[in-house]
Amino acid sequence: MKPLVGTFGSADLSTSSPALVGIVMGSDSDLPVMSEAAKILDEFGIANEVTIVSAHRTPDRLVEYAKGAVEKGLKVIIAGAGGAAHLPGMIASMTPLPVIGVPVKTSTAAGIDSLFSIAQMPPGVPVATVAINGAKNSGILAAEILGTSDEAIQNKVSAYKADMEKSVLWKAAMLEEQGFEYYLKKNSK
Ligand code: RP5
Repeated sequence: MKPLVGTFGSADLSTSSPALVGIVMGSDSDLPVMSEAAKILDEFGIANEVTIVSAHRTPDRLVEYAKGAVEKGLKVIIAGAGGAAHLPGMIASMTPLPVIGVPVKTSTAAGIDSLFSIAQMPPGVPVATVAINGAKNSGILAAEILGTSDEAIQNKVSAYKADMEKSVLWKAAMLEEQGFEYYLKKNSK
């Protein structure tokens, strides 16, 4: 696995704007899933940073990251982890920022363990939990949160959704016109 710095995320490429979204994960083995969050944020032009913070293997770093997030200028934190996935909840316990949790799929329990660990937070400490491996949605949700106070970002999210609608309507029209057999043959990968 290559070093992470500069691999993903617009804010760690020594470019201009400071990160608004922090993307953290428990292990570099989560990166193939979690990179989807960085990719969609990059598409929206939202500065983000990507790193590893393990709740169990680097607990001091976890505290430092969560407690320093506001001062650093972050507005939303996306945290992904698998198994006994304590990272998002522990970060949420130490910051007033919204935390979005991504349950990463595990080989032993298919990510159900991650999902329950992240979603079942006690009252007072919310974590907005997306689907198992739903890192792309975590990025979109972060953009939507930022969009409530930034019209330019909100417009980008609206445009993204309009494009999605257009693409589905086009597919529906093609399917209706061509019939399912031809459509399947033409679009089989
Ligand atoms: C969790 O344990 C990580 O988030 C990862 O999903 C899982 C396995 O980690 P590795 O053993 O692959 O480093 O903390």
